[in-house]
Amino acid sequence: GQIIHLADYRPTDFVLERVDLTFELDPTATKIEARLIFHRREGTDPTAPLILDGDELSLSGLLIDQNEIPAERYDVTAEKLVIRDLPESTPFEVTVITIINPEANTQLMGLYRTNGVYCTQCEAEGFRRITYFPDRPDVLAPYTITIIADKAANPLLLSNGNFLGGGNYDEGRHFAAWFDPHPKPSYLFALVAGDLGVVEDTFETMSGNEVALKIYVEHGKEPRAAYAMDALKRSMKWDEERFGREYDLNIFQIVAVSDFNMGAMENKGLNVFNDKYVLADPETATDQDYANIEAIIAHEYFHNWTGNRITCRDWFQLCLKEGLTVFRDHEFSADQRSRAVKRIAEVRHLKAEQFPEDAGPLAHPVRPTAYREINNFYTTTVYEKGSEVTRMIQTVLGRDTFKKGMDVYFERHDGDAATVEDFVKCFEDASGKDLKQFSLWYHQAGTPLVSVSTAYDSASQTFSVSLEQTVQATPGQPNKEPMHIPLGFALLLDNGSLASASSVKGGDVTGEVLHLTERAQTFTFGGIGSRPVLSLNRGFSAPINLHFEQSSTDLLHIVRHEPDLFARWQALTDLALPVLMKATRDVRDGRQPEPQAELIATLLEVAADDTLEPAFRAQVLALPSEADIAREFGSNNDPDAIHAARQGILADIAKAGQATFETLFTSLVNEGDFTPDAASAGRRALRNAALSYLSYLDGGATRAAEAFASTNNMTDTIQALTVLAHRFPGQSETANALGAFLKRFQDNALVLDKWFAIQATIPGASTLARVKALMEDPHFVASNPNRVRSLIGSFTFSNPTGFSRADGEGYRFLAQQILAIDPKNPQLAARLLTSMRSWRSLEPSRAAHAEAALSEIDKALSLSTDVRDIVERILK
Ligand code: HT7
Ligand code: ZN
Repeated sequence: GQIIHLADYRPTDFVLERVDLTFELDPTATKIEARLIFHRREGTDPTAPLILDGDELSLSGLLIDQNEIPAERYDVTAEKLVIRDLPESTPFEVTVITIINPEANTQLMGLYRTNGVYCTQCEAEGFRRITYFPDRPDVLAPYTITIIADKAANPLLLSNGNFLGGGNYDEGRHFAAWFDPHPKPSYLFALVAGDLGVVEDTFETMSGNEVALKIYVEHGKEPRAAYAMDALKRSMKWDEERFGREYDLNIFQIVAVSDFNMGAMENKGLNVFNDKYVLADPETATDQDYANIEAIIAHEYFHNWTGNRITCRDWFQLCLKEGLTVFRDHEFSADQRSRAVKRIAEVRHLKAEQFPEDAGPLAHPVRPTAYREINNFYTTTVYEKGSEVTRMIQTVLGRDTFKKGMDVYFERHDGDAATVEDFVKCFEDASGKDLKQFSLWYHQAGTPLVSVSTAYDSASQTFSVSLEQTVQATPGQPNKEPMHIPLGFALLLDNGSLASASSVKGGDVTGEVLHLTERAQTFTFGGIGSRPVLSLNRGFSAPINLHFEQSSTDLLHIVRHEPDLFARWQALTDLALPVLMKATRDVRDGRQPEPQAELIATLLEVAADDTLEPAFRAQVLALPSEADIAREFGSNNDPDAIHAARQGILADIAKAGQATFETLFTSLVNEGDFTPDAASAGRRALRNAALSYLSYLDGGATRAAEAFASTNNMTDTIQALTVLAHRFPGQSETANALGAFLKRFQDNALVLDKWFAIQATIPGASTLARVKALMEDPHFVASNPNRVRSLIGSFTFSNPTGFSRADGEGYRFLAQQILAIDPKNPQLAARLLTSMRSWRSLEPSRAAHAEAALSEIDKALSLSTDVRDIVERILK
């Protein structure tokens, strides 16, 4: 594939007025008649041909204004249809007939079959696998859809918009017609047909319209869609209250399917979901599953305004809908749950996923300027960093002005295919502020590093904060400009209160935010009576790395006195990371790691503090992960040393905290029936953290086995099973528990995904053999993305000692899997391959093995564009 550049953008020569599609569904030969009404755009070349995109298509018929078109007026390949000699000024109708094979579609893009259900996925460029079309997001039109299919096999015929009507057709077939009045790009088209069960409800919008809500799942699974329905209604209400956004059709439908490349898709009025993010009940779903369902239902619903009513001009603008919509779903979840705990989870995820992307060969700006394969740009940078950039706009402008800017955006761009520049302009206009420097967040890749030093002068009663920012070079961007970095801060006094300065010099400080805009800048606060402790980047106001050698006394002060819980968690992380790194160095150099009394005492103090919410305490007890430690080192990583060092510290904490953990484990039992609310989930999280620590003490396996045998919900079951498998992989208790779990849930593929993932993440070199054996298990279906991600993805992304085993076998295994998956599902293969993105930060011997495995992939002759793009960038 060639490289597409943002700079080459130009509008189409033809304007699409209307789309009328008729599908005659057949598993192997579906006929699509597309009637497209175009007119030539004013001011364009009157001889320009109409160019339509295709992908693996063959043309079965072509008409202009209902007349067959002579062969000399068009050229056609599987990828393009070019029609010449079209009218200069009058609208004309092009009829395109194609026949496609949904059953043979293993890429899961375009029209495919999953468990006997017809389903589509058109973002980003899947529509061109259905018919020849101007398949780009700036071509918007209203759609009329007619679906004809065998009635017995497909009682359900769904598409976007409002239902027009239906009836019986010939030969046992029936039809349904749908009309979506809201002009939309082709990537938001959807069709679903099959035999599914439904859960129904209604929602009354703020102006009194009744909306029918329907969630379709496999027959028999209807009760498991109740939580998703509840989350949908809460999302609809929240978007009205927070952003004034109302739903705009008389029906909103969600379909859960079991073969899906991503989480879900926001097709207008007809969202299609990976069933993993719809189905939940206490017996089969963990608290994390419930939280994910709530977040993703909200995310897709919120796209109705941020993505659908206002869409993207081109795919370079992807963050315009994704970053903004992630920000909206984060805010929703924060309002539904504990804001501080939600923020901790977000930052953990950002640092674990986005920071490594930004620090490695796949780094790219939130708004990229070139791509070879758009599917590879649905990244954590576009989504999560994009969300953080939106959050920073709110931090810079303040919540009220941010809301005004959003109002301007909705008002000004409703119905548009917009750009990031359009979006930023709305906030400039609403605030009167120039956001030019701020916009570098969209354009400069890399995580800024801010170095901090402080000084207190008692004579002048001033406290100064000196800051210096750098952004490392990233692919294609050797030199960076200084950015506008909004840093939330507080000056904490001895008694735990906040100091307020009488004056500030050296830069802009608004409320509790310090605006770093220069490469180096010193802020001096006046009227400060005693030396304060600086709490910086509160709430993770900016997605940066801080280099701040704060004393452990100061960090402990923050841990005990910061009113902001997130900042307390951050200070605890800052205390723990150097300890874990020092222990890693000791292990590596053959020294005995030193005891860490201060850290351990602090953690146990927090663990036992009943005034703090349990979910927060559980986050603290989780400690930085092995990946966090590796990222902090940045280079020459030995995953075995990191693992051993961290395990040593966990065991020390367990020993010192036995009494605390015993108490937590016995006292935190939720009374009554299971409820998935955040407070109950928090208690489960803390109790399970205690169980995990207790596993380092005598009788750990027995206790975990007892816990496993006595749970009444999936969260506790999974936690107990994880403790058994990860801590006691070879013991009979583990084999028994894994066997019992399999027997009990053998008919539930989504639950078995957890069984695969737990085993794939057992630390140590021998897990590779286990993974290979599990691939032969009859429950492992290699064509299903959820199964592949659970077994192979968990191994490569989340098992550093297993995947990065010293002999390189893990990497060779991944290379084989990539080459096997790529011909069937390139998107899945490419995403799996990104687990190699940090290979250069490994110690030299492992890095050499990784490079060799990558070269094996690179050498293959017939790679997809998806995998070719990733492997070449990773190796560069
Ligand atoms: N907007 C959706 C992206 C998506 C997707 C992209 C490429 C291939 C398959 C896909 N399925 C869904 C999901 C979202 O961000 O809401
Ligand atoms: Zn999205």
